[in-house]
Amino acid sequence: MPHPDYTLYLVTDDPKAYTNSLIEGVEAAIAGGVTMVQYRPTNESGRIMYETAHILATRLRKQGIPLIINDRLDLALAVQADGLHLGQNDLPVAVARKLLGKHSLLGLSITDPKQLEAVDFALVDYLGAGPVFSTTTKSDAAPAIGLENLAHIVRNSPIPVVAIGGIHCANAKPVFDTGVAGLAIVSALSRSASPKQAARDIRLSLKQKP
Ligand code: TZP
Ligand code: MG
Repeated sequence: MPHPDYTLYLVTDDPKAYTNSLIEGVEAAIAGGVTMVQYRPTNESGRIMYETAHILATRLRKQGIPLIINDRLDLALAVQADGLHLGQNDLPVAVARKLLGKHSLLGLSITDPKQLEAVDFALVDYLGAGPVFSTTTKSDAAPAIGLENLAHIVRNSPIPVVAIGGIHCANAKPVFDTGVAGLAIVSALSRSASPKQAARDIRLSLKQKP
């Protein structure tokens, strides 16, 4: 798959975090300028995960917005998602790539610049780097890496890097200016009373002159 537009990469939250439903929150954020979506199930049952992923896959396909599934290769295959996102302790990327085939997007999280050394860039399409800033959204998040480490990762990665962790409208621009391909955001979109306006404000903030 050719590289998608990573600019504003929505990662879903716990369904309870949304003012309306998760699906409505995602659709509103897309209307505000989200370019890509990752479904990151929390504690839902397998059936609810499947139904949510299936609805997202159907609706996003119509809009040309890529859907990535976090961690669950079975779910990514079941709903024919555009790709899978793995963490350092998830399935090995070689195993995932073999089962996904060469056309799916495969993303890998790194939480430390040292982890760059072990990445097989022939198998992975993009890196998620962070948390850039501290966050309470992910209970087992690694310590924040900050902007300098993020910039180091960007300079040393031959594939696109997406920043994640603690990113919101007021700090989005300096993160973007490190040269990342995009910003992956959970709570600043999910927990906003208007995910559409929140997405729009973040997109606008990226265009401001330094
Ligand atoms: N991985 C690293 S930090 C994080 C994930 C999934 C959560 C980011 O959430 P938020 O609300 O955008 O800080
Ligand atoms: Mg994971």
